[in-house]
Amino acid sequence: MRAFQALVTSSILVTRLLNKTMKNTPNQNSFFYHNASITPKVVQFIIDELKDREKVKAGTNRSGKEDYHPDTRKSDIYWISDTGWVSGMMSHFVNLANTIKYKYDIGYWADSIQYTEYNGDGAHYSLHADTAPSIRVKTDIRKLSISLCLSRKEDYEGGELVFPGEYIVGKNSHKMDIGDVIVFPSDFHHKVNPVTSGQRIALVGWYAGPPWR
Ligand SMILES: O=C(O)CCC(=O)C(=O)O
Repeated sequence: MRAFQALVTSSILVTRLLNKTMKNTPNQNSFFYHNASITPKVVQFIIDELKDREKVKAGTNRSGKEDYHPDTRKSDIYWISDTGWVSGMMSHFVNLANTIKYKYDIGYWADSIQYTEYNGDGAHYSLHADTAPSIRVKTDIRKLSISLCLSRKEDYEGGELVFPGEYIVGKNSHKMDIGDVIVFPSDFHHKVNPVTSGQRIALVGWYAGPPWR
């Protein structure tokens, strides 16, 4: 009898475990947040590499034309290769989030990685979603976005990454610290609050896969 009960209990546990790992839509309306994913030393190395590169004003698309609209988006950006070691390290966090949480059909960076500086003076990014076709394979789409913070939270005022959607479960405003990573579905609306002083730097990327079915 005991052996039978043990068998029933273990089969229930196995079923629960399988349901948990195989379900295709667990916690889709929340984020994958990883504190201090990379160390300040690695962050400093990346910043030292990139700080003197010439940045451009980040653009937004209005009526089919990409231009600088500081009322919508105010930041300076530099594009880094999606095949180098920084993008490789970031892929790790996207894949980890995808394995643990999202389980999307994704496979590669949709675009280069964006090094973004919010240099005080109200630098921000107003509410938007990241959904767009992949520039690598035009029939694919962006599915998961990642932001990796390269600044200490004491070094900037404002600059929270906010997800105001009513569908969001859990904390929806994130004051990110150095090395923190957040991965979220690219169709989530989000914004970066104005950085009123100091500097907030983030690495941002988008992972792509075939269109939803
Ligand atoms: O700076 C961030 O953390 C996110 C920026 C962002 O939303 C974007 O570039 O699409």
